[in-house]
Amino acid sequence: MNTTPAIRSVKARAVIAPISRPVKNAFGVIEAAPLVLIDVDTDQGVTGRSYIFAYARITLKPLVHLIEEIGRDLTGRPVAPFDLMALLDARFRLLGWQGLVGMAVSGLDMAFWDALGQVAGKPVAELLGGSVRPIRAYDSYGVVDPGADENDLKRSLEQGFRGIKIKGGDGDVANDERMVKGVRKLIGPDIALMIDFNQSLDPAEAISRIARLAPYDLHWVEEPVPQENLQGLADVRRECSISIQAGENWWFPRGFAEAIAAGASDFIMPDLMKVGGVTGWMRVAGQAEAASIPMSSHLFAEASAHMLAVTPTAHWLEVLDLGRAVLADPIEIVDGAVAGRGPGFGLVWNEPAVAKYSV
Ligand code: SMN
Ligand code: MG
Repeated sequence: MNTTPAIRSVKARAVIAPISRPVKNAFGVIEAAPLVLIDVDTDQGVTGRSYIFAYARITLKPLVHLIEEIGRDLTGRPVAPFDLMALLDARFRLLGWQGLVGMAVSGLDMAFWDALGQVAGKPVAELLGGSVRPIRAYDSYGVVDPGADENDLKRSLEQGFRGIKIKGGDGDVANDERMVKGVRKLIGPDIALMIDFNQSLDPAEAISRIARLAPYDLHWVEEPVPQENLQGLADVRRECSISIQAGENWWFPRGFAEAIAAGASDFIMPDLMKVGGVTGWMRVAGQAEAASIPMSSHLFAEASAHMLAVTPTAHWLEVLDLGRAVLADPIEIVDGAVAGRGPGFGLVWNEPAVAKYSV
């Protein structure tokens, strides 16, 4: 019988990984992905792996340091994610864990579960009592130009994607409308179309913009207003005919409890790196089931495909492939869906690429 592995050491490495297309958004353009790759070495010969997205180059080194320092503190402890989360909650209670600490803890939690999966020889979805299955995915774009990006959009449809997300808010409403109208025409009436404002509007502006976009049958409007303005989100939701989506910037299960209590959103989409990893995700999945809220993922398609397989109200998997350049076995889109790989999360580094993109 397998015994619980113990943590031997934790290593974190920073890379800037190229991505297949830039992600233009209301606040700028993401040209490449600053990632921190985490390796948790255990006493049973397996290494738990995960990666997190630092958003900016400037946060890479602090995250590497934090992850390795927290890891040093945990050396010798059993890989028991529930217990480790309680321990870290206590350790960071006075500091609070919104921000880099929460990202580090979430990344470590994902690597712990990956290690457990490897020890058991099972995908994480199975470890959690479910099974690996294809999860319906949407292809996630930045701001698009329906003319210049026509070939990319057609390729998404050829890959079988049944949903496309684009970003708005980098110009005025006429700009958004031109883009939405052009994309809708290109993809036809049967593909779900979502628009993401990345928190760039105030509630009054959001309400009037969403009304202008209503004729184009949007599946959801994402983060129309700043994520902490739960009341504003609830107001927009009440005034608009289109479903509201949010959650990528809510922290840990408590953040979701507050948002759900405020009636902030029709749909939720936790980010594994901000929700507390696998451990945090499962607690939010319970909240979503209890409140009958459809739940999607944010980034991290490799791990999220496992998580949505054990989420009672699973909705859509986001494909915005940040990890591809540094993974030996990146995700595969089959008929517009992605299935989790095992054992663990099936993450294997492409070491020559990691060396090439390391910073
Ligand atoms: C997003 C966030 C961070 C990086 C890329 C894209 C976006 C999304 O908000 O929903 O994918
Ligand atoms: Mg978003």
